[in-house]
Amino acid sequence: MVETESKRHFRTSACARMAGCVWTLTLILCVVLWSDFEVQGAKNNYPRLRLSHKELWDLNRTWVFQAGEGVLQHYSMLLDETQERLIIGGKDILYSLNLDRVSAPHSEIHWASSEEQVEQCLMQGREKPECANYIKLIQQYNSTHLLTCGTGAFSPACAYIRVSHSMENRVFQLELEHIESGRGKSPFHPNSPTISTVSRGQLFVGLYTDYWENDAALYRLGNHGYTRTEVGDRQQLNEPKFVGSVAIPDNDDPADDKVYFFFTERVPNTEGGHKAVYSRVARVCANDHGGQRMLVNRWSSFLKARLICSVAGPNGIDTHFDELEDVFVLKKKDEKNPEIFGLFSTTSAVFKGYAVCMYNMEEIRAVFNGPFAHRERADHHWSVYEGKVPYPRPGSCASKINGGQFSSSKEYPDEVLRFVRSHPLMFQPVQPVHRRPILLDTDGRRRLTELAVDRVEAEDGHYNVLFIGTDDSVVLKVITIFNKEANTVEEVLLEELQVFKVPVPITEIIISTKRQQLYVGSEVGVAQVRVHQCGLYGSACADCCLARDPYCAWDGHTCSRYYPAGIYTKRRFRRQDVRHGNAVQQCNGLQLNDAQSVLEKLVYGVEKNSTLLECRPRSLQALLTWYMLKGLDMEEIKGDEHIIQTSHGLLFLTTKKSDAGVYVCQSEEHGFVQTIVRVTLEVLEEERVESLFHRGEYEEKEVQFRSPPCPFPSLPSAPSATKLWYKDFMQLIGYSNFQRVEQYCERVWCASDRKRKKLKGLPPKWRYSQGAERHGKARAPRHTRDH
Ligand SMILES: *[C@@H]1O[C@H](CO)[C@@H](O)[C@H](O)[C@H]1NC(C)=O
Ligand SMILES: *[C@@H]1O[C@H](CO)[C@@H](O)[C@H](O)[C@H]1NC(C)=O
Ligand SMILES: CC(=O)N[C@H]1CO[C@H](CO)[C@@H](O)[C@@H]1O
Repeated sequence: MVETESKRHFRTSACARMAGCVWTLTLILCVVLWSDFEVQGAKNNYPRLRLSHKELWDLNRTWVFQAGEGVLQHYSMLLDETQERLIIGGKDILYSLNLDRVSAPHSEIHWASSEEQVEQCLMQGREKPECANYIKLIQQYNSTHLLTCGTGAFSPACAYIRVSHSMENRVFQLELEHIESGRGKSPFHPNSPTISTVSRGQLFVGLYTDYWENDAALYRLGNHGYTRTEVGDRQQLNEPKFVGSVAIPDNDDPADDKVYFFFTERVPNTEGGHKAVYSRVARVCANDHGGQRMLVNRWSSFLKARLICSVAGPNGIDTHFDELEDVFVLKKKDEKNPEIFGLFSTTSAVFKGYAVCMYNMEEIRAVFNGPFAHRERADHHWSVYEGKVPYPRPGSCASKINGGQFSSSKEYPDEVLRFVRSHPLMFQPVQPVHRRPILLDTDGRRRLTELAVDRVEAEDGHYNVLFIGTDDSVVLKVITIFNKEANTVEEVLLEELQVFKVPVPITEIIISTKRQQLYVGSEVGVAQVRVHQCGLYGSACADCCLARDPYCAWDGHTCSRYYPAGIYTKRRFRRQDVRHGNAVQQCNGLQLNDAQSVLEKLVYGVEKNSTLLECRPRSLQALLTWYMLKGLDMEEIKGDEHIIQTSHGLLFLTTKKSDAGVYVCQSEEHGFVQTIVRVTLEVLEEERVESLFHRGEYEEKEVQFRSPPCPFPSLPSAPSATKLWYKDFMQLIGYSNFQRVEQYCERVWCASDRKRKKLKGLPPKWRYSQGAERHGKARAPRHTRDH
């Protein structure tokens, strides 16, 4: 049932996409994509939970930092766990925020360009907004200082910031006397993509180094000199867009440490002859000081390979996702073998799709240790280099492991340097784990911009929880489960969190595993969001198991944070099944409470008018079925021209007298069936309703309100029960009668202090609490209300 449903879903979305395609090319493209989806197997496009910004806010799950003027132009961010601060670089300013609560009082440093610099910038023909100091780089420099660099109104500059974490006296101070040139560390242009990483006191940067943005370079900046890519060598870098960088040790010898750079670049003369974009991983030795006579201050170890992220189609035609949007390096206990996640998009102008691919270091190293790519001339095809490879192997570091013969790259033989210069490209591309994306997003609804990953230990294994930022303020929380037998990947969309009030592109996601928080950046501010809130899935065992959230398990009472065995010596009774979400098995015999939590509702329909019976399951992924109670039997309702099943509930287009009865809404998820709501529908004759407004005494007698029928502005935190009732009432009399309802409310409830007092006298759960809503019996049916 679930399978067919999701397949059908695929088909619909494929068709919707089809309509959007420019249609000359559509046929081939959509056919190719079509089959891709079939391969992906079960998938559900709905998140299990969707939370608006307001809901996140009301749940205390988020805090937002907003800069003074309401606009936060942030250009760099650093999570500093030792100082417990989040450092943000903006326009002429740096902020230091509290990691516990980003909205708490913060420190800031104003660092603007001098008046002369701004003047000179304007004289060069630049616009006023560009002529400011945009902070493009913040890195930990040593235990007492951060290094920061900015565009300095097209005159890049760097400075050190003194930080310290004595509790009573927090220091965050720019060392003004040591401002130095920022060439090679910060670009000139505010929006120029820049990446950086620090390894053993050395800074590695990828950036455009010049005013005109012609010179793209990967730099090493140490205390004694620098190393960089060759100026103007398009074999090394060709119009790159820098995405990320990381230092990863190869083994226990620090001399073998490598730094990896991720970027996209143009590849001229591919098969089709047109310029294409490829994603790349490049690597260098962290201790590469260049050559002595040739390649002076140039990498002697620079190699690069193509990063593949594609889905196989029929007839060997693959759909490639070639545009790397973001990269995340998931560090593990074994420092040498982190997992690398790439967020990619298609470069096609016709169809925009996104994919996440995962790579392991074993595969990446194998590619760099594999054959070199070679071609005779620029217009020839690439082939495997089959000649003699010099020793030490180009791309290896000056270290003991490599024989200890060379103490520095400066001692490398010329032929090694010549080879590495002429053969920077590996022949094999880097393939993703499982040789396929772990996540696909092809419905074209939104752009995916950012990616962060957390590794979570659950009862049935480890899971990578992906947090994906979109261009409309949303963070998607997803797990992906690989099924080895079927060779399919299942995506489980756990939560969809709208972290900002207005739709803006998310430009940064930083995760603090230690604090279980995300720090999400956009132009409107920085939001801090807790990565889990288990209680929201519901307190029943089934609700918790069906959620399949590896952070959460049912603890015997409620859905709460799951801690693997060992953290607490006395392990509590836990129920969780991330892989299958099998609530039937996990929660067998624990459903006693559920019978009581079925929501009971009474709804009035007006004859000949439409009526909606609402049914909103906790999970957006549940499949709903409606039944009508016929004696002891339940008869399934099949939609027809009279009754329609909508996402909000069951809609009677023209209510008939014979529709009156008891309706049951059941949800099914992973084979687990539960009743969400039982609705008693009463159908009123049109004339009776009309008379409601004309005969005063009729009101009190006939329509017995169980709770106030209109919102009380004077009562705190408008209870949802009240609102619901108001809605029922509106439905009953029709929206065209709005004015009369207002008057009615005024007369009967709002103006009467006597009545309000009486109401306050009721036990609280009778009044507004959600509990009263859910445990429906607490709501007095209209014939038995007390007087
Ligand atoms: C949120 O926090 C406030 C104050 O810190 C508290 O009064 C309120 O009950 C909290 N709300 C929830 C849903 O936990
Ligand atoms: C860190 O670097 C700064 C700037 O060069 C220097 O003034 C400071 O003494 C250094 N601190 C330590 C502990 O080395
Ligand atoms: C009694 C009642 O609500 N009647 C409404 C039925 O629907 C029509 C058209 O939508 C309304 O005009 C009536 O007021």
